[in-house]
Amino acid sequence: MAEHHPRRALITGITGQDGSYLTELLLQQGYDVVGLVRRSSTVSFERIAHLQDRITIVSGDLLDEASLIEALRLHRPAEVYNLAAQSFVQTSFGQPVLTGETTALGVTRLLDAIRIVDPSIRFYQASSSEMFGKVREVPQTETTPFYPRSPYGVAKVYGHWITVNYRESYGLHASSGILFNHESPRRGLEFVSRKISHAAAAISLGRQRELRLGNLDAKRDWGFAGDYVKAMWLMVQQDKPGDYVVCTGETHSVREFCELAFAHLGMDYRDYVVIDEAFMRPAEVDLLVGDAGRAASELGWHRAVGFQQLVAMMVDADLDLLQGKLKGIS
Ligand code: NAP
Ligand code: F7E
Repeated sequence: MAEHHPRRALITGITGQDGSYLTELLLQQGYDVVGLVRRSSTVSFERIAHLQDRITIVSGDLLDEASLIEALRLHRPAEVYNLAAQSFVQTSFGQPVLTGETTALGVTRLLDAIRIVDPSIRFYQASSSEMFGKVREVPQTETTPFYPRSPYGVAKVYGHWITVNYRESYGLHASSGILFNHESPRRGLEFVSRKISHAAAAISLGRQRELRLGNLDAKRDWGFAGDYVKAMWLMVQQDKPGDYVVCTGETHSVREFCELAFAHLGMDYRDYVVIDEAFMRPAEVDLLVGDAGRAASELGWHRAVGFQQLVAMMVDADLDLLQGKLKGIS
């Protein structure tokens, strides 16, 4: 069988937030980028519309192993980044089996496809701070025990360990990035950061009256997605694969996110935020804050964007979007 292409990367989840930023980074580095996209009745290429003529799209689904084998055989990438998942925690409570099929077993299907087609392919798995859940220590590191609190978190723990297992069983160059929450103007509107930034912008323009939220006391270590995709790439470039926590080391509550977002537009969030039970979760993750010491010392990775800057960037982008100054979310 022919060799793989040395500077070719395949990304699953290319139409998602991280997929779009990683594609930009890899194109800048001179890669051929192949994006695996599942079939849907309408295309969801908003985040990669500005990149579409520079990438190759291949059809496939994490639920279908044959499609993954075929995509690898056809395009022969040197690196595979597995960013695809059912990634919304709230949905995972309502669709736990689908979440397990995609976010957990999907990882095995892809690792197995790599083992079958070309075990020299380097692999990145999108692991998550949700694996820490009801945290066993503060801050969380690569050695903190997992205690997931949602079907999504449980599925990510499986994905993490199957990645470690294929590394140890078959010698795959498989790394797992334990990324804490990372956001951007391209974040899905259902996640709390974007829900707040978009609502603050809409309220300031008189297009929305209130913002209904759940638990304002949850604390997260929020960073910028554009910074975090660099850590993914750096992991794959190391001589040895490994697991790395990627975070800012700072934690802030949902309430603080609201305060900053509304204040950025000269408003007080308390005048607009309404607590709604519908957005509370059956089990909550109360506090996440990581220690990225290993990523700093071994990968030389540091985040550039801080919390305040992130909130301002998202609110400004939503204001531009609503005022028609931005065409899409590029
Ligand atoms: P996202 O915006 O929700 O994107 C998810 C991607 O997965 C989309 O491209 C989606 O395609 C694709 N997908 C879903 N089911 C699929 C299937 N069965 N087959 C193929 N593709 C499928 O997520 P994100 O924020 O970019 O996150 C990227 C990855 O990092 C995810 O695995 C997520 O769980 C993980 N993660 C995210 C964070 C964070 O804070 N953002 C933190 C830690 C880990 P469609 O466009 O067709 O829906
Ligand atoms: O919730 C609270 C909610 O949905 C953050 C995913 O990318 O990061 C993300 O998962 C917090 C939670 O993200 C609302 O209860 C209050 O405590 O923005 P979120 P998440 O659950 O932390 C991890 C690292 C991932 O891996 C995931 O893929 O905000 N919250 N009120 C709310 N959350 C939402 N969505 N909506 C509310 O109205």
